[in-house]
Amino acid sequence: MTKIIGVASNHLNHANSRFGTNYVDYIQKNYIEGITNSGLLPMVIPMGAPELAVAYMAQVDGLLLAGGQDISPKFFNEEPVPGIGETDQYRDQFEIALVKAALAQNKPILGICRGEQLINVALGGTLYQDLETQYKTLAIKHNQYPTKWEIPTHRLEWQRDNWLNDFAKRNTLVNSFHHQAVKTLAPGLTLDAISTDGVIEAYSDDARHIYAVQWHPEMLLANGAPYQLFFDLFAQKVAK
Ligand SMILES: [Mn+2]
Repeated sequence: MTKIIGVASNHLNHANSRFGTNYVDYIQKNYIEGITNSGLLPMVIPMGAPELAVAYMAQVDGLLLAGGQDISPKFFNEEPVPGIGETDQYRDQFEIALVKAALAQNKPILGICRGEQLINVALGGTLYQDLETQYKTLAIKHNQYPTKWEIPTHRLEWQRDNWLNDFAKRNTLVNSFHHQAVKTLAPGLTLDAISTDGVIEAYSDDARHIYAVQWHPEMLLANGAPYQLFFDLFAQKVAK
C-alpha cells in the first residue's frame, strides 16, 4: 500500500486581487512534488479545529508541516517583540494538535522551516521571535529574498551522523528564508546541523520519528536529482 502523507495547509487570510475575500487553504506545489516523487501519496489537511487533529492523523501514515508565518510567542510563554512578523494562532494551535496526534499514533513527522520551529514549540522548546534583533552573534543572511528560492546561499555545519547523512555528502549549501529560528531545543530533540554563525538548521529524534530542517528542501528541487534525495530519505523513514 502506498503510504500517505498528510500535508497541513496554510490559510490565505487576507483579501487579495485574485480571491477577494474568498479565503482559501493552500499548499505550495513543490512540497507535493517532493512527496509524490518519493513514492508517497500527499493529502492536504485543511486548517481546522484542534479537536479534529486525531481523526485527521488516523487517515495518514505521516505528517508534513510546511513553511509560512511566524509562530505566536504565546505558545512558548513570551510577549511579542516589536520585530515579530505576521502570526496566525489558528494555524499554530491546529498544527500543535497535529504534532501531538502524530506522536501519539507513532507516525513520522517532517518539519520544514516554520514546521521545524512549530514542532519544537509543540514539544516545549523556544524560538528567536526576530532573529535579527535577538540573535546576538548573527553573521549570515538567513532571509535571502529576493534572491531566487532555489538558489542555495549558506553553508551547513553537520553536528553528528543523522538521517540526512547521504544528503549531506552531496549538499553542503542550502537556501534560507526564515525570520525566526529555534532558540532552545525541546527535550528529546538532538541537533543535526547549524549554519556557520550557529543558528539551528536541523534537528531530529529517531525514537519519535521527528525530522526537521530550517531550510526549504522543496524549493531546492528545481536544482534536480540530488535534492529529491531529501524527500526520498524521509520516505524511507515512513516505510519502516
Ligand atoms: Mn538559515
